[in-house]
Amino acid sequence: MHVGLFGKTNVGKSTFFEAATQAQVKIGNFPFTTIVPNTGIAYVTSDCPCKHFKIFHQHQFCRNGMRLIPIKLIDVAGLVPGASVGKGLGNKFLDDSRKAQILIHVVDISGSTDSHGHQQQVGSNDPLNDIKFIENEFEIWFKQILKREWKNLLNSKDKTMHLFNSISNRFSGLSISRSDIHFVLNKLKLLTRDPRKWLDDDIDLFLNELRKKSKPIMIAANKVDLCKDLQIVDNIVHDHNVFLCSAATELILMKAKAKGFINYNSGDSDFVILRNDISQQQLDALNNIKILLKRINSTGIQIILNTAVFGILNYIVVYPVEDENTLSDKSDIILPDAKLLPPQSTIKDLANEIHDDMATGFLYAIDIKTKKRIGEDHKLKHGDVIKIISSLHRK
Ligand SMILES: Nc1nc2c(ncn2[C@@H]2O[C@H](COP(=O)(O)OP(=O)(O)OP(=O)(O)O)[C@@H](O)[C@H]2O)c(=O)[nH]1
Ligand SMILES: [Mg+2]
Repeated sequence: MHVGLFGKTNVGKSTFFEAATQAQVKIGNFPFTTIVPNTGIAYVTSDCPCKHFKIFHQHQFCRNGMRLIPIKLIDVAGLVPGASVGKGLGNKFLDDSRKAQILIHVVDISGSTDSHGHQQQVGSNDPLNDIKFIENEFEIWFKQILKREWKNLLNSKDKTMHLFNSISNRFSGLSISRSDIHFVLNKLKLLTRDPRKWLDDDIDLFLNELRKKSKPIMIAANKVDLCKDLQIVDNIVHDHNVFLCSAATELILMKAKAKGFINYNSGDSDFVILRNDISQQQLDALNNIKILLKRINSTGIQIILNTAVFGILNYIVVYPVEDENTLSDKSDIILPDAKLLPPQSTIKDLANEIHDDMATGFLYAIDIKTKKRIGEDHKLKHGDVIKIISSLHRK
């Protein structure tokens, strides 16, 4: 699972990235701090089945019944208007987000950066304009790549062209799934039309719909800590998937946590100050953050990641175990793995995900919550705990 961050330069993409991954990266209050993309591991959270089964276990990824599931986060260089014609750093670096199944568009909701990423007074820039120009730049980039592939498709020597298969193969490098392509072709009634007879409008419409389906975009309204009121957000919320956030606040809290100053978990709406030997300045900063959290409920980072993976992509988490009584694996680790799977995944998909042998020798599976025996085509649900019985055992 890859989630991509993109947006105008100097809006806080790398701050978001560092807060979510704890990987130290360059952050600076000027345009184009990031040039080489950053990739790191962030976590989405979901109830661990230890809660359901009322068992106690110590697992590095279970935090008081909340399971952390790793995903890959990608942070790329910032865009400016005209990026598609080479302005700023251009838009070629968006290629680095090809793998992303969903994109988080980081916007400076406080309006304190101009269109070229230079700092200015809060409220001077209209974030709605940023949303428009950035999404336009992104569309242009996406279409450029697909149109190139489209040309190759039409020029291919494959006389018995099978539209669906050909498109799927061509676009696989962009992490566009076969089911997304099928969905869009079907929706536009293009499934049986020879692509050589498509009109330009057909191609445009197809690529637009494919972008929306295969690379959904959500908006992280960052720097909300600088906003006096949230009126601006209300103006945008109607047409877009907008989530408030303050990446800088999350970063401060994660650093304070690492130093043992506070007890805080990403997504919390408050924190506890643990030490009394911190400076007055640090105490004031932490108290200001408490006030901010009362206003916006959380820093937003965790909600944004969770919404991307579970709310928009509808992925599910499934827990394979080897012993149905202890819910452990051979090394006695309780609920050892949490597998993140696309919606509609089956038991067979889970078996494949665990190991080839598991799938090849598949006999049947047991849903541990219902104790029912299930077959390979059974559709998995979020939170399922599954034992797979296979004739081929992993060593
Ligand atoms: N007040 C406030 N400042 C923030 C927030 N997030 C980031 N910043 C500041 O915004 C500036 C830019 O942050 P970066 O994370 O480097 O921004 P970027 O989008 O990665 O920038 P480029 O890589 O240059 O495109 C830095 O001074 C950050 O400290 C936030 O939530 N609130
Ligand atoms: Mg950056």
